[in-house]
Parts: sequence; structure tokens; C-alpha cells
Amino acid sequence: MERTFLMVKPDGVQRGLIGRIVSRFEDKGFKLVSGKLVQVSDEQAKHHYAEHEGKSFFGELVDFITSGPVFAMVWEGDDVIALSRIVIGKTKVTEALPGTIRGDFAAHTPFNLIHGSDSPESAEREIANFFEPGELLGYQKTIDSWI
Ligand code: RTP
Ligand code: MG
Repeated sequence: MERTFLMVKPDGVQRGLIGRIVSRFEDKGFKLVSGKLVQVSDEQAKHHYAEHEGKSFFGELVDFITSGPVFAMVWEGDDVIALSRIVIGKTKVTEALPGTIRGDFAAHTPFNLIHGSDSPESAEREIANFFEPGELLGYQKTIDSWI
């Protein structure tokens, strides 16, 4: 069973979209194993976006993600990393299809509402950057056998 790190970015929190974004992943049948509102620190942001260090938009990205609270989550499911990125939609809003979170709600590229891990290695690093192991809850969802 795979885990991913998803995070409603400050624009999603400000626009009151936490509930509707969380619903998309509940609807898909994934299991929420942790979630909390976080004010991301500068250091935490730089660690989170380490892969983009040196790119022209790195500073902007760190400023944006630290500009207000985010809603950080860990979700579990088969192929949850790849599938949740399909639910999220393409990075560029001009390429994000209707039916995806970004396609339905995002209108400008930096403000694309949600982050999702792009690989098992990223997921592990990102989860550890935001959560203590004890915050990840293992529990049975009886509906799982029907999905
Ligand atoms: P994310 O990491 O936030 O889930 O987004 P992603 O995988 O779809 O996109 P990624 O390539 O990892 O880029 C991270 C975030 O950086 C901003 N970005 N700006 N100005 C630019 O050219 C540019 N490219 C990327 C976006 O906010 C993107 O979500
Ligand atoms: Mg990314």
C-alpha cells in the first residue's frame, strides 16, 4: 500500500476550498491517514521544494507556500501517488483539464491550489518534513473491499 503527501496551498485555504479538495480524494476511495493546518517555515519550504532550488521561480515558490497556512495531508491507497496527480491535474492551468482540481478551480499557474508528491522517494521525504510517525494513523476502512 502506497502513501502520498498532499497539501492544499495557501490559495486553496484562503479560497475556502479545503473541504471540496479533500472530498475529491475521499470520493476516489483513498484513505486519509493524517491532516493538519500548518504555517510552513522558510526552512521547511526550502526542504520541500529542494528539487527546484536554483530555478528562476524558486524564491517565488518559497514566498508563496509560506504566505499563509496550508492544509497538509497524508493519503494511502494503491497507486495513490500517480492517481492523485491525475485527480490534481496538470501544473499549467492552460493544460489542466475540466474534472481535475486545477482544471475546475485554478486560473493562474502559480496559484494551482494543491501539491502532490511525484514519486515514492519524494513522498517519503515530504511526509517526514511535515509529520511525526505517530501522527500517521493506521486504521481499517471497511468499504475498501468494495473499491
Ligand atoms: P506541485 O509540486 O506543487 O504538486 O506541482 P507540480 O508537481 O505539478 O509542479 P512542479 O514542476 O513540481 O512545480 C512546483 C510548483 O512550482 C510552480 N511553478 N512555477 N513559473 C514557473 O514556470 C513554474 N513552474 C512551476 C507551480 O506552483 C508548481 O506547482
Ligand atoms: Mg512537484
